[in-house]
Formats: sequence, structure tokens, C-alpha cells
Amino acid sequence: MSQKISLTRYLVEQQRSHGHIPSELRLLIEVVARACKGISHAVTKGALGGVLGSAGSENVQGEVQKKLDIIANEVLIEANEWGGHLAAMASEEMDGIYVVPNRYPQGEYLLLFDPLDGSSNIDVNVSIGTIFSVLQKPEGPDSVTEQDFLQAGSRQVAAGYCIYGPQTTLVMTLGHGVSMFTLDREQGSFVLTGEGLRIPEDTKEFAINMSNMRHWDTPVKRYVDECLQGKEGPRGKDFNMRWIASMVADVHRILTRGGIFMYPWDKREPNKPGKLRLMYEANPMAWVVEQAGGAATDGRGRILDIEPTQLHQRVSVILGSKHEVQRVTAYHSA
Ligand code: AHM
Ligand code: MG
Repeated sequence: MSQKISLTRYLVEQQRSHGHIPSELRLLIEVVARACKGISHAVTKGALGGVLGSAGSENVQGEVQKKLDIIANEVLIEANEWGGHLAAMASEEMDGIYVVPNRYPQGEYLLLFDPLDGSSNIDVNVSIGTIFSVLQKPEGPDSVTEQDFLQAGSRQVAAGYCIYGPQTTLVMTLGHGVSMFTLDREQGSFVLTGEGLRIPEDTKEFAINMSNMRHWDTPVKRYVDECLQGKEGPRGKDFNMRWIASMVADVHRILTRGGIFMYPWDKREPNKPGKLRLMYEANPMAWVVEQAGGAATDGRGRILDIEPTQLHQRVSVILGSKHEVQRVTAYHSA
């Protein structure tokens, strides 16, 4: 029987062979993974744990918070605040940044997360997940501020997600490809189940919320319309469609068998660039996808090159199989 490689061993061996994981970053990843394990347990309990339903509050973006949104946020903060590896955290569920309290040592990293992405799926028992992104605090003696977080996605030092589905799976990149770990519930640890993941460059599967079609811009309408025409249309092949309404689950499928995911700008709220958030949804997913040979744009340029101006800023997202993303992006400049 081949030996199981735990996340801890994987990180140690990566450091030994490539030397690219400082010990504080290793600790950070292990702590995030441990927090995800805790969130996974809470998710699994469902109604038995009293964790379903609305919390009766709204987040900074005016979205109703579910009980599990808040629980997941607290689990991530409590797990990460004392280790000395972080200077501050930011989350979809908090208005401003959370600076590590004075009673703990401050580290050099910044952690951003969407504690529970795909919230609308919580109560209906469909896959949801945690998305995370790690940046380095800019050098200098000054205490950490929101401005320190406003770095382009290309400066991430680690990113990934944990999906709570039929299996709990952690997927991450440190800039040297994408690795996948499955939670072994008997052992209580994440075990390496995939390395060097690759997204096929071509696909016959697209993911978009079709109910928004009438609000889309011309390039996205054109692309989807051509897919829908199938074999008889300009693409000369039939396409399949999936929409889980959980970005984590849609991206995980794309990472497994290819596809394209789009949550584009639309005319419902013309002043907002899109629905998804750049810093803790689009950037980490874009990096994972690029590291697996895919592409990620906002229709105009690379998501990872966007210089953020606000912590909770939104962005149009088109990501997945490279040739399809390139096609939609080209339609935007046609
Ligand atoms: P959330 O972070 O509040 O859960 O919102 C993000 C989610 C994504 O996971 C998903 O792709 C999208 O919202 C679904 O939106 P819609 O319900 O408009 O299809
Ligand atoms: Mg989200």
C-alpha cells in the first residue's frame, strides 16, 4: 500500500526540495487547514448542530448573513489570531480589517477569506466552501492598515479553497502548481490526493447563471449564444451547462474536468463591476486556475493584474479552460 502523505509532511517536503515555504507560512497554511476542518464538522452537523438558517444580520455588502457564515468567520479568526504568523485578516463578513490583538505577536502575513462561499446552498445541503488568499504585509515599521491589503493578486504568496461537499477537499497553490488534499475523517488529517493539477485547455461545458441573460453585455451574450447553437452553430460542437451557485464547487469541477465559469458585469447594477469580490474570491481562484494552466480575466485583462482600490471591491469574473477564456476575452475587444 502506498504511503499516505499528510499536509504537514507535504509542506515540510516542499520546503526541503524547493525551499519556498518559510516556517511562518507553513504554520499559516496548517492553521487555515485546521480551521477548515472545524468548519467542515460544523457544516456536516447541519440541523443537528443548530447551524442552519439566517443569523438575522447583514454584512458590509448588505447581504443577509447565515449562521454558518458567522460561525466560519469566527473559527478562522480564532484559529489564526494567536500563532504569531499574521499581522491582520480581512473577510467578506467583516466591514474592516481585523488586526491581530496586542496580546499576541504580530507576523508578516495578511490573510483574506470568504469564510463560507455559496451561502445560498447551506440550507439546501449543496456544496459550499472557504476561499483564502495570503499576502505579505508591506515592509516598514508602521502598524498594519487596510491600505496594506490593497495589493494585486499577482502578489499572493498562497491561495486556495476548501470545499465541503461529499468529500472535504483542500486545494491550494504556493506558486508552484496546484495540489489537492482530501480530509481523512478517521485520521483527522488532510491527505495528499492530487499534485500538479491541470485544467484542459478546451472544454464543452460552461457555467453561468442563465437567468441573468437579459442583463448581460454583448460579448457574453454572443459567447453563450454560440455555445447554445451546438453542433449546428459556429462552434461546431454541443455544449453542456452547469451552475451550482457556489463558486468553490464550480471551480472545483473545472479543476477536475475543465470548463468555463463566468459571473460577468451586468446591467442590473451598472455601477458595480460584478457580483464577486476581487480580494477574497476572484484573486485566489484566478491564481489557482492559472497555476493549473487555465486563465482568468475580467473580460479585458488578467484578474491578477488588477490594482485594488477597495477591500470589498467587486469584479467581473471569467475563468477556466484557457482557450474558452481567451475567446470570451477576445469578444470583449472585438
Ligand atoms: P456568497 O459569497 O455570498 O456566497 O456569494 C458568492 C456566490 C458564488 O459562490 C456563486 O458563484 C454566486 O454567488 C452565485 O450567485 P447567484 O445566486 O446570483 O447565481
Ligand atoms: Mg463568496
